[in-house]
Amino acid sequence: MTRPVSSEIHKARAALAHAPRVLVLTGAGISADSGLRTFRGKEGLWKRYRPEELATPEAFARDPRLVWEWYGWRRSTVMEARPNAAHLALARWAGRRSGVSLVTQNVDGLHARGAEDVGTSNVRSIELHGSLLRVRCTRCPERYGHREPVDAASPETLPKCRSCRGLLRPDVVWFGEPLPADALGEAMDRARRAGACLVVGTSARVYPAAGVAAAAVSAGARLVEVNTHPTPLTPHAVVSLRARAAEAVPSLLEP
Ligand code: BV8
Ligand code: ZN
Repeated sequence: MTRPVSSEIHKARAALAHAPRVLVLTGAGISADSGLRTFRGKEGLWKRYRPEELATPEAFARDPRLVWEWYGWRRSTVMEARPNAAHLALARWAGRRSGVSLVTQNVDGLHARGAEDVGTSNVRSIELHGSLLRVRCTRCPERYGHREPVDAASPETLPKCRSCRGLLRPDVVWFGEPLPADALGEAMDRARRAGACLVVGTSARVYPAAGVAAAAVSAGARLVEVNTHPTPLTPHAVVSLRARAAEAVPSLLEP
């Protein structure tokens, strides 16, 4: 497959190669080429509901069955999905050089699977919004991996805690909930020390996650963006590649 080696890609490659430390921030767009729907795409995650309505503690308190139905469906699509060329190129690149911090807003676990696939398991991704593949108890401190199919047919069949039998919830950050302090703190520290910031597939609308890229830019990092559409970050980018992640990211990062 001939990749577009343009002056833009050349400029973006130089910005990334010359930075001792690079902060990478990804969003749903990097997983679109794995067949996973984005939040705001035209075929949006859920036609009938906006994520801002379903991905909230209020929605879960009001109707845990409906919220689990949505997350159970999303988990099944994630389990069937594969890391795509963008996830794999990122994992290889992070394994080949030092100073890469990978921060994701995604809860699909595809960065971790991509790292496993290419054998760079030492490269971990900072998951700002948690993971679909983990649950936490609404009643006790239990939090653990959970990949079983969810039977959301009735409140009785919803997943229950292995210790206290309390109702489990997806271990993701909902709107109105604070992000894990350690993950956000680490992401912000690394953003402030980065010489370059690579942002892939995010509409950069949700905070404080989008603020990680802004922190890098205001600390002087050169911003490279990969997105099929312009975003609020585009004006701050030295290069914004209007391309699909699965095409542009390998062109940017492969030796
Ligand atoms: C917080 C996990 C405070 C769950 C997610 C009013 C009321 C309440 C809150 C707020 C409010 N106004 C603002 C807020 C804050 C709110 C917020 O930012 N709201 C937005 C809507 C304005 N933020 C919060 O609530 C956060 N918490 O503020 O808490 C607090 C503090 C202390 C104590 C108590 C409380 C929590 C936000 C986290 C929500 N959880 N996800 C789940 O997944 O179900 S957010 C979710 O949407 C994602 O994780 C991501 O972060 C976000 C945006 O999605 P993207 O990843 O960017 O995807 P999107 O579809 O938007 O865009 C895809 C992009 O890819 C597009 O640009 C597209 O062009 C591009 N693309 C598509 N295909 C491709 C591509 N690019 C390349 N290649 C392709 N093939
Ligand atoms: Zn419990």
